[in-house]
Amino acid sequence: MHEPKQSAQQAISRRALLASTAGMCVSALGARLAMAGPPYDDPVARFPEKTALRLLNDRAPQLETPWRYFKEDLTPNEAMFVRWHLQPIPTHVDLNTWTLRVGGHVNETLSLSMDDIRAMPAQEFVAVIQCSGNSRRYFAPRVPGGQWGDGAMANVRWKGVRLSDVLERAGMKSGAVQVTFNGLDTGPLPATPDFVKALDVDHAMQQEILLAYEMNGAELPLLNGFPMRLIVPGWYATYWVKCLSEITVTDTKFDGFWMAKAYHIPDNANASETPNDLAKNTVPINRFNTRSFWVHPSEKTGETEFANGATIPLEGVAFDGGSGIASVEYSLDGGGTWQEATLGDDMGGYAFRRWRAEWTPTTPGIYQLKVRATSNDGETQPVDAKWNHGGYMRNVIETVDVTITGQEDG
Ligand SMILES: Nc1nc2c(c(=O)[nH]1)N[C@H]1C(S)=C(S)[C@@H](COP(=O)(O)O)O[C@H]1N2
Ligand SMILES: [Mo]
Repeated sequence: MHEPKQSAQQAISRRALLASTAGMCVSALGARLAMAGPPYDDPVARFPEKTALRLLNDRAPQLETPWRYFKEDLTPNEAMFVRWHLQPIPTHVDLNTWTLRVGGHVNETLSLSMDDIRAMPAQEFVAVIQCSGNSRRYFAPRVPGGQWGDGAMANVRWKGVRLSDVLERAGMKSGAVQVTFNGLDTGPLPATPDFVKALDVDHAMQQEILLAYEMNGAELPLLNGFPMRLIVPGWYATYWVKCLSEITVTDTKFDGFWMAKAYHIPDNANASETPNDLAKNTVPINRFNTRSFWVHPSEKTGETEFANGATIPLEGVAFDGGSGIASVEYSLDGGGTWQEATLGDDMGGYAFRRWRAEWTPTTPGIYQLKVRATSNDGETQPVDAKWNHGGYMRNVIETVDVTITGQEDG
């Protein structure tokens, strides 16, 4: 059923090509193309296996998905955002030598090849991946860090093996506390803290935690973590370790930099603080909040002007941390009155839920359209965006200003 040999060979030749192009271009890997144009002034760049994406940073690469791709149910692999912390990043992975090592507080240390992994039972589902700093550019006052618009997210069909199957194969010893995940990237200096993330054992053993070797029916682009990455549905992407090579079970709480210091949020209900009164207690970032977006109309695609009397499709996406979306409402009058949108197909609780409606304006003017989602857990979205100094977990009822021009011709 699976085709490990062939796909491994294809992968090797593709990765070799990738390695040979590295260093030739403007940046470490990518070629700068042109300016993105409104609403962003940033350049766009083309990196190996990727289409032209908004360039936030090239060392290490941070690339954002242009908004028009969210018109598609699944975000195409070549258009999915890219975010790495440490330079250099892997430029070549050879499946003949790559292994996934599983060790630490286990009965048996494992070294699994991709063939070993593909021989295990496969699971497949759709889940949203979203960077903790998605939408950071909208924080006011501004905060440092990658100035992402809303395109540091993707809706992807993941395929792989259950982490719990691999952990059961190794056999966790009693007293196991956490499971840590390390990828092939290392820092520029020995003193640079390696990018290692941890999950509590009971979370790691949940059925939806996946070691994914395919996205949307194809191998992962190297920039998105070839040959395998961790999938932690409903949790921010900082945990979704790419180019995974090492899983370690610990018998104490892991205290590496990327868990103990980085990606912390204020320890309160909406992860908020003020510049003058920073939170004293923080916790590692974890589950997504409930969000919804306008895909059409949208300032991000420049589609905000329509003729009076024409029927305008209203469309967007919504998602939460896994309970699923119960309802989406939209307003045509700046939040004065609200109407229910029609929900699209249910692709699973961790996936984008599309929503749709139609509007036929009868009076020219400027309208403020708003959208808010409610999750099955009963969580909805705030009228005012909360703030934290990391620029994490942006959430607000999103607004788009639409101009309805004079009478339609004809
Ligand atoms: N090995 C490795 N995995 C990583 C990271 C990294 O720097 N190194 N960054 C994390 C963060 S913060 C994000 S937002 C996602 C980005 O995934 P993508 O590049 O596939 O979009 O990868 C996560 N996994
Ligand atoms: Mo991230």
